[in-house]
Amino acid sequence: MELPRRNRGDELLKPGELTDIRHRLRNMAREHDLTTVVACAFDHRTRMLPFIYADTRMAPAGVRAIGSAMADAGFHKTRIVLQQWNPYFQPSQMRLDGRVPDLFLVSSMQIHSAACKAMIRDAGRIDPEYRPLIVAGGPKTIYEPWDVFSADPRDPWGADVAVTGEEFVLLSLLELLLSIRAGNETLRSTFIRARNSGMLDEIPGLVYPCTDHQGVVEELVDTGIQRLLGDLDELPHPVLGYQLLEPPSRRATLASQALPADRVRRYSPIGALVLTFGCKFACPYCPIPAYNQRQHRVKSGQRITDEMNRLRSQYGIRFFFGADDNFFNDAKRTVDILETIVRAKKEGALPRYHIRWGTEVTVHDILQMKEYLPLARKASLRALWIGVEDMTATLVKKGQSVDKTIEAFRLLKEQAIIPMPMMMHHDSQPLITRGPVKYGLINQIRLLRKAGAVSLQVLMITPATGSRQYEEAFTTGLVYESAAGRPVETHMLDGNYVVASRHPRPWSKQLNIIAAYLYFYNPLRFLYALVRPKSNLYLADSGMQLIGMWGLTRTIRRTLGWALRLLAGPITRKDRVPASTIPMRGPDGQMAHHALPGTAQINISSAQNTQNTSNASTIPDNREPGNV
Ligand code: B12
Ligand code: SF4
Repeated sequence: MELPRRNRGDELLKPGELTDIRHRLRNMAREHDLTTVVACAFDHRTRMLPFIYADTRMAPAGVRAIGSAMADAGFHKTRIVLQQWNPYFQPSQMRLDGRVPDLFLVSSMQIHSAACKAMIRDAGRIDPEYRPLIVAGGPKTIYEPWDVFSADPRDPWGADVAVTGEEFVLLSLLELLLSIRAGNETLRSTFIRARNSGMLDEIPGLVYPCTDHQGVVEELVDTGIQRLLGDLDELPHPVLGYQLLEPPSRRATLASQALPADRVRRYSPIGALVLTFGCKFACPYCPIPAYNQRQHRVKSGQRITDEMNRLRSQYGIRFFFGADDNFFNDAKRTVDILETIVRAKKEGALPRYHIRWGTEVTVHDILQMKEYLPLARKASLRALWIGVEDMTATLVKKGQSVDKTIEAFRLLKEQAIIPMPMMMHHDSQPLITRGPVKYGLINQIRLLRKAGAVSLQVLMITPATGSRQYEEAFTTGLVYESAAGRPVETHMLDGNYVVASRHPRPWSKQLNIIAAYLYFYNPLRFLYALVRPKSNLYLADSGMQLIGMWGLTRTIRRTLGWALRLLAGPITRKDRVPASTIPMRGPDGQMAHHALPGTAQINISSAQNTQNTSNASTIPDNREPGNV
């Protein structure tokens, strides 16, 4: 199920709303000496192709954005811990400024949920007198907020609140809490007061638990879909977040100081930067357009130039990756950004030779933008990751075909911009086909390589939370529960494992992915790439071959066993969507916006009655402060 859309015209925050709350919080911050730890969950079992290297050498933009928002609001005692770099970090042992932090913020993708839950559970072991307010957020929580709360009465762990939105939602929560915080009261205790008096219901983008006297969650209240920031120039500057990174270590505790500025580049040579959000296409397996409420949100060229320049001068970062869904989505806005960057280079506001960047686009939009590709090159764009999926458009049609893809690659090569194809393997695609139709996976990879591809991404199509096809994949029995006794775990939902298929020999699909990578990344191609590289960027081709071969050994090690299990069987399948087993409702007793069909039900009419007869709140009587 896609996230529901807010009423037309009410999808976005009013211009200036984020800027205003940032100012208001800065005034409040002086009276509240808060310490905050922001942790990025990372499951190291996901380390393999095609993301090896980028997964750990690019400090993620999400936690940095949250850290930047805290520092910008005046809460400088904030530390960002990446489990990528600090695999043994234990929240129960964290101390910042000599004390247990006031706030513990956890961010996670769906595939890192196991690591996320382990951190929340561990933070819950802190003595309740000092326990921080635990807030979960990020791509996992946006779609499945209920999953950070335990549904097991014998094991009541969980976050205090899940944020299903972005910076504005967190800052609104913080503003509310600080406005009612009494003296040195812990932030968590303030939170419980706010929650119990129904004050949280005014902030769309939260899901909070109502608990019984033992702390067992009885129901979840979902305050609805967030309003999105339209003008991304209002965001706090990313330069702030980089000052807050925990130095990599194998310790469970935190260092006394954050990573010094002159060591940031060593660990994060690539800077992930938000440039735009949103995409005009509507691929049925993709949650992005609905998450963005069909809006396209952008930063100005001037702001992007400033961000690149400051990140380069303060941390030495020279390579940037745009966290775009489809950077060429809107030709006019894209051209504006590119022209501003080129102008800045001419005027000296951005160094001419020391910045390189890449981002994600579609074949269709490359062709639409073909006359502007020279401009893109001048603006230091050097690589484009392209959602080719399946060149014959059998899987999904978004304006691509074999000829159009090859044409797009040719145009990019002409401008010395490296095309990086992203493909999706699916049940009906064979490994190799003979004849004129280039339907086979290897046939297509061969064409792409010839056309100049320097890297390759092949993922098996896997149902994504928040996409249109998600529920149907479960209710029609497409999704596996287990193979040969091994359950499908969340870290296996990254597209590298065949976990949703109707193919009679799913093990062959798993082997196809390995074969495709072996075909693309191998010692012969590496040697050839040294002599006749596909890219005119110095050593980029051979470098990618080396990274590819390294990643491939990990892919084989991790997924070959799964192929054998698929072969051995039996394969069991899911028949229900993984919805919340805890009842969920909106503040007014209506259906919760983030509940999937199959979510445990509450008595909606009784909740409505409570709402109708009381102007205080809809919270049941059994909720008492401190009972979380
Ligand atoms: C860049 C990127 C990558 C990079 C990440 C590199 C890095 N270290 O940063 C690479 C290429 C490695 C990558 C890989 C994968 N990715 Co990716 N990626 C992205 C992309 C395009 C941008 C991420 C980003 O920087 N966004 C900008 C930041 C600012 O947004 P954000 O992280 O969502 O954070 C905001 C909010 O979520 C919230 N927030 C975040 N954390 C917290 C915490 C708290 C406490 C609070 C209150 C709020 C909050 O506030 C933030 C600021 O607005 C997103 C799509 C997108 N546009 O976001 C997909 C995305 C994150 N990727 C996704 C996926 C699925 C993957 C892969 C599994 C591959 C795949 N099958 O597609 C792999 C996983 C690899 C791994 N081992 O981790 C999904 C995640 C889906 C999910 N529900 O978890 C996304 C959302 C795309 C999608 N399909 O919708 N990815
Ligand atoms: S083109 Fe890419 S971002 Fe856009 S809807 Fe399709 S898969 Fe999602």
